[in-house]
Amino acid sequence: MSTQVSTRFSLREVVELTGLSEFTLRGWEGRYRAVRPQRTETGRRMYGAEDVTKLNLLKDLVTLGHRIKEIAPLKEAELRELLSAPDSNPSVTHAVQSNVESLFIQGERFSWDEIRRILGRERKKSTPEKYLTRFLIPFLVEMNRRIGQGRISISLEHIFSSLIKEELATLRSLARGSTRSRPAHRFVLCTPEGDHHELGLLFAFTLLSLRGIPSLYLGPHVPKQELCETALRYQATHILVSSTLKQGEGPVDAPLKYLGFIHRHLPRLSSLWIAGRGFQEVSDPSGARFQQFQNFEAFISELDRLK
Ligand code: B12
Repeated sequence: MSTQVSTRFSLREVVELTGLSEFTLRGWEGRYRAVRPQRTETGRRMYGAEDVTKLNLLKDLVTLGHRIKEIAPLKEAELRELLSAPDSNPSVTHAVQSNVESLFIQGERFSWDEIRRILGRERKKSTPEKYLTRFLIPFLVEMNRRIGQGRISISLEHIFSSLIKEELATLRSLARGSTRSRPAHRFVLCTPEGDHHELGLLFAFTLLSLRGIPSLYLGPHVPKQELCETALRYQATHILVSSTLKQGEGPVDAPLKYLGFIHRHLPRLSSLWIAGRGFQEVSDPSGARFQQFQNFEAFISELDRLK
């Protein structure tokens, strides 16, 4: 008779195996019942290999734009089917995939004019917001993936980042003059001191501009004192801080120190919004001090709720 030995993983190991943060994992588990780990006698969670597989599938689908709420209850086979179905992907259609692919091919051939033509064509095909969410974000995600795999050179990465920034600037220029006459909200945006990664923030700034919401883009690397003074003077109702660097990866402040400072110095601010992987581990279960966004979908849904 053979005994089946099933491997069990601790929470730490699952974090390592999936690349999900502990915060996200707990959220998917607690709120959406994505997986149901067993507990040891002392109450420690123990996950099975099938949980790790499911979490990896969920992660890939969320990156492609699916909502965790909708896909969390699905079985492994259904998730696999969803992942392989070309047109069931909400943000990356087949056409987008092949155009994103052509950008990389043309990039290897140094055909910059052709790249500009592809971008221009995509931009004119749909509304600015759809172009941003359904083309530029998938392009960015694919670029990050290839950078992570060492498949594109640093110079190509610089050129593509620059082209993306140029496209975002074009979209903002299309939105010029659309600022609401009596705006109920005013945003100030920055990355914390020490963090020079600004692409995510620029996407958010562009989305705000397209909706006519007045926003002050302070850019990257902003000391907390300066952020607070500026927000006061600008009479900001919202501050959006995005951070890409995790603590220990650069000279960034501890996230809670930076956010706590803002919270203490701007007690009348209606919302402090945070996003980006540098803030993934930060948690505020009551939601009283800040509101956290894991992706642009959630950010856009919240913008939809702003009156
Ligand atoms: C471009 C880049 C740079 C550029 C930044 C240029 C610029 N003006 O922004 C430069 C050259 C300056 C740079 C420098 C460094 N970088 Co760098 N960089 C990157 C790179 C290639 C892309 C990051 C990026 O902007 N992505 C765009 C964002 C939008 O995508 P994302 O981070 O995947 O975010 C997703 C979500 O988190 C979310 N999101 C992110 N931001 C926001 C904002 C809002 C509002 C919302 C709603 C959602 C959201 O949406 C995205 C799509 O799903 C990554 C590698 C990679 N593969 O990601 C490394 C990376 C971020 N860099 C890294 C590091 C360590 C550095 C350096 C310390 C040196 C180095 N080893 O390269 C310095 C630090 C400089 C500093 N003090 O900040 C590490 C960070 C590790 C960590 N997690 O802490 C990475 C991951 C590379 C790596 N694997 O080592 N970098």
